[in-house]
Amino acid sequence: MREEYERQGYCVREGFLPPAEVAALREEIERICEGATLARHDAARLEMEPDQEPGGTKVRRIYEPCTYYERFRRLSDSSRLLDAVEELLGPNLTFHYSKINMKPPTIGSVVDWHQDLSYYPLTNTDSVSILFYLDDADRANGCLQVIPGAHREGMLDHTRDGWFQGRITAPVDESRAVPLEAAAGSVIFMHCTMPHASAPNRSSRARRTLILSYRAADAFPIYLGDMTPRAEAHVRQARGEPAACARCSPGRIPIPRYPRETKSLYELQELSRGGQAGAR
Ligand SMILES: O=C(O)CCC(=O)C(=O)O
Repeated sequence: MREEYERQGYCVREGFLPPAEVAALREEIERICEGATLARHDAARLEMEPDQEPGGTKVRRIYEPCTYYERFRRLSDSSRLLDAVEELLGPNLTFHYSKINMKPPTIGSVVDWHQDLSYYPLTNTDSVSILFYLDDADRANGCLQVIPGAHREGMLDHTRDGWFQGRITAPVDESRAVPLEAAAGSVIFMHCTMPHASAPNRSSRARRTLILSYRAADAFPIYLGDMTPRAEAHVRQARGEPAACARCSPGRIPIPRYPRETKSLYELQELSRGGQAGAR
């Protein structure tokens, strides 16, 4: 698994979650989203799809499920998952963040090309994003797309006029992109410098994806002022020992100059597409 991850920048494991676990996670999601509408919802826990009627019930993201909901927390602490992360990053692991991208039918928002490390620079690149498909995912409902091997090509420009846009502003060679189609219960382990994206969900099927991120305990955040405590709010030691030293990768790690506080990647990328992510 480690060889594949290092060579391609990702690896997919089908059937990682048994069907009963997928069903239980989906049930929990339904409970969390119950009663939420665009006009009336708990904005500290949920982000709604903006392009719907005020009474519309389509949720775009659930924030930090592994902090707020026991079933997700248990998955993030499970030995099976941590054993896999340990194989990729070594024995000392920090849990970083979690989210659920809901990609609801007919409306689910686009995710533009980006590299996760651009959002939260670290002293080294031993950070993995783990995506669990909770529905069957294919091209029609906006499965994840990656560019195999591109994690070894360094960080691409995510700025315009010096401001962080939350998406790659350099040309992306989409002819190299591979759609990661897989059944519900599959998991993708993806390197933090892998460029990735997903299309809007134009199908009649949901594409819910739970995303967790871990890093080596000696990958420390590079200080970004107010952004740092926010990016680190859900961090905890997941396995092994805390680091006595920070480990620094050679090379350059770009520092994002955020134009303003935004709720999520979706909102920042929307501002960017509208040409508005360039001023305070
Ligand atoms: O949900 C997706 O398709 C990708 C999500 C993603 O890249 C992110 O939320 O950072």
